[in-house]
Amino acid sequence: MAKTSYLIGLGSNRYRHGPPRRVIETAIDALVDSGVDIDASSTIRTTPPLGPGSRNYANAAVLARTDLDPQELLELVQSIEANMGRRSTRRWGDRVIDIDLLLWSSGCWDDQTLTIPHPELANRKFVLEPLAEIAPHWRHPVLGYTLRQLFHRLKRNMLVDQKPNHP
Ligand code: A4P
Ligand code: MG
Repeated sequence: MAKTSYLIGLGSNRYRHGPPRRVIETAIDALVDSGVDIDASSTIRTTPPLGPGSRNYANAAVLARTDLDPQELLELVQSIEANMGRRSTRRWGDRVIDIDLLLWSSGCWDDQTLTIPHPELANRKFVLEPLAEIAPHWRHPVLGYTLRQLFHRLKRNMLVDQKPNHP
């Protein structure tokens, strides 16, 4: 398979050999060590927890290039999560590292274990802000808005359930 691009989200709210922002840097290094090219990395931001988490998160996103297909990349990021000490916890619980495949340059993917675009992407500031920083013109293949537009709409609490009119 030829190289394709992915936007990948990273989140951490637990210490593991360092504070959450160091955990994010370690996860990005692990992607690189596994042969994934990183074309852009966002700022690492401190964000308040959505859901029952007890501590602030560090969140970031990267623009990655690889010849892995989405299922193969999911296996890779899950092995990185496991190597970094992530244990299965309750949904949305505190976690050492969470790596989500948010968007893929070839459009949509949907099977039992993987859905791209990530279904909650457009509702989460901690996801959209880093995405808009590194790939503002990337267009969501279902919603039809660019990531910059989605981020501005979320900030203004505008609905995104309709495609914009564009050629
Ligand atoms: N899966 C399906 N689609 C995807 C995808 N696009 N990328 C499946 C990655 N995985 C995907 O994921 C559960 C299963 O989802 C995987 O086995 C995979 O087959 P998980 O990461 O083990 O579970 P989770 O993360 O606990 O659940 P979920 O629903 O993915 O949670 P989220 O959406 O990741 O949210 N607050 C702040 N401020 N920052 C955060 O980063 N994160 C969460 C977790 C909650 N609150 C947060 C943050
Ligand atoms: Mg997840």
